[in-house]
Amino acid sequence: MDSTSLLYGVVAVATFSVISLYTVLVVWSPAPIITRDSEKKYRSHASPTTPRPLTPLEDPSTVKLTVVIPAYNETERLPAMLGSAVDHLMSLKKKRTFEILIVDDGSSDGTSAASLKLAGKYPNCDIRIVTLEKNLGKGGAVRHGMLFGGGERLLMADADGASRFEDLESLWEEMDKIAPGGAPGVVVGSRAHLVKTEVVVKRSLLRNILMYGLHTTLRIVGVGHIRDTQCGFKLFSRSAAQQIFPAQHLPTWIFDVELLLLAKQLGIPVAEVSIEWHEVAGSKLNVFSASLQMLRDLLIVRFNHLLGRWKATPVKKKVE
Ligand SMILES: Nc1nc2c(ncn2[C@@H]2O[C@H](COP(=O)(O)OP(=O)(O)OP(=O)(O)O)[C@@H](O)[C@H]2O)c(=O)[nH]1
Ligand SMILES: *[C@@H]1O[C@H](CO)[C@@H](O)[C@H](O)[C@H]1NC(C)=O
Repeated sequence: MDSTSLLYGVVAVATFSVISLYTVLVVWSPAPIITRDSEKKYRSHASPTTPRPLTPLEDPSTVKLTVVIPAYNETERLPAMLGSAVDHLMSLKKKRTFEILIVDDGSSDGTSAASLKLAGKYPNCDIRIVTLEKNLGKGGAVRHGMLFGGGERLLMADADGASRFEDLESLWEEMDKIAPGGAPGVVVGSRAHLVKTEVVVKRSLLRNILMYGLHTTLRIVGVGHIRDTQCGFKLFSRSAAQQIFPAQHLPTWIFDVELLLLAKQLGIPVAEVSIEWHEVAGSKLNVFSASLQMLRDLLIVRFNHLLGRWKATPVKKKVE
């Protein structure tokens, strides 16, 4: 008699806990990202007032490369970064068609207008500006640019110009190796070789401790094999992007990890290539709150995947 009521008690508590945990998960999970109609169009130097439709990721590619630049309040830092990107792409001996897609992440400093003006400096380049109506966060901005890029390969690159744009060539060559002929593949820039060098030592102690915590957590979550998940310089083949980005849910800072977890689940090869890096002033990241948010978001991703609430579906291979 006593043992039955104990059993009932245990079952009741367990049920209650599971329901509570599930509720927390649902409440904490980010709402699906809504794409507004205006965000499916871009403005450019050629068409500054009449927006034109962007290329949906499901469509066949229209150029060799799309550069996606997430930009939040970047009027100050964008000019130099865009300049070096254009210089590099125009100076290539083996010409490569490209488009540059600046995703203004709902900035309030006039990033879109400034970008449009800036694009006028490079009239021969296809520089597209898409303005998100609301600030989504870096993950949401990158995702948006990828979902509307026309490249056979798509690169994400930070507006701060912390990475050397020429290093794209190392990523490109690696992609030729791991994903020849348009196969799915991801090549990520890595700053891991810079650990223990000046760049890292110059970072604050708090930042380094948090970085260490991040790496430990990443090992637990399942992307410990990637030495630098957070580098803002990553190249995707179109077929990889088509599978990964529609399944991305996180608009926040830790979205890179979600992308790598998705690649792993989908069996898409991921390679790491060392790149140059220099810390640029003007980071808008608060490391401490970002770390707490990161931990929460990693748990959300992990549990949503475990419970099958979030799923990545591989694109069916075309029959030759
Ligand atoms: N902080 C922030 N950045 C955003 C947002 N949306 C897009 N971004 C872009 O994301 C990129 C990286 O943002 P940063 O604030 O420079 O990040 P960071 O701390 O400098 O990153 P590190 O270079 O690794 O130090 C930039 O291109 C931003 O413009 C947002 O909502 N917040
Ligand atoms: C963005 O820029 C605007 C205008 O300069 C400023 O008011 C706002 O605080 C900035 N936002 C952030 C998060 O830096």
